[in-house]
Amino acid sequence: MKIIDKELVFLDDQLEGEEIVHAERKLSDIAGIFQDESARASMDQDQFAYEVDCHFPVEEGTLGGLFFGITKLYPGKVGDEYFMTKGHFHAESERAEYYWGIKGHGVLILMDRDGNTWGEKMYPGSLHYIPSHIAHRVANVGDELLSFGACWPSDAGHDYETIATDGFTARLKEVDGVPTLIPSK
Ligand code: PAN
Ligand code: ZN
Repeated sequence: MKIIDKELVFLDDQLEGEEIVHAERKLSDIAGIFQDESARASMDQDQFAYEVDCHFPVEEGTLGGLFFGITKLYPGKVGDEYFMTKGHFHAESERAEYYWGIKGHGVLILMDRDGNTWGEKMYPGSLHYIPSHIAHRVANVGDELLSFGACWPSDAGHDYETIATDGFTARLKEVDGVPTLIPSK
């Protein structure tokens, strides 16, 4: 009857342990997601947009498991549009997810399959239930790093293609200093 220390630690916005997988998204990795693509292309392509640390205790696609991730989204704008994650539907569309705010201020942008888009404010302690069939992306509306947690089923998968092709029906832009959802053209 042993008690073991798995040395898997989640403290503040740091996720540490041997099995943690780190991913980086630089401006070069998120071509095409902003309305003003020429503005993005003219920026430093090695600038970080966001980083993700994940714990994948089972193989991707496994039914019955969970994945856990921390995303760190840097502050910045491309034109008047805030830095944001690529955004996706889950490939297995009938899969929900929790997000929660840890550091900084942002907006969780959500869109249903009919193209209705809305937002939820993210801040330290905010909790967000993302129902199944809902595309999700996060924008950093502050001047500081935005960190948030996520937990989702290990068989959810990611459909980035639909968003890469069709986008969200609204974009989060700064208008007179205020984050505002503007219908996409
Ligand atoms: C999150 C996201 C993470 C990065 O873990 O994958 O925030 O955003 P993109 O995947 O849209 O680039 C999640 O929603 N997992 O399902
Ligand atoms: Zn997701």
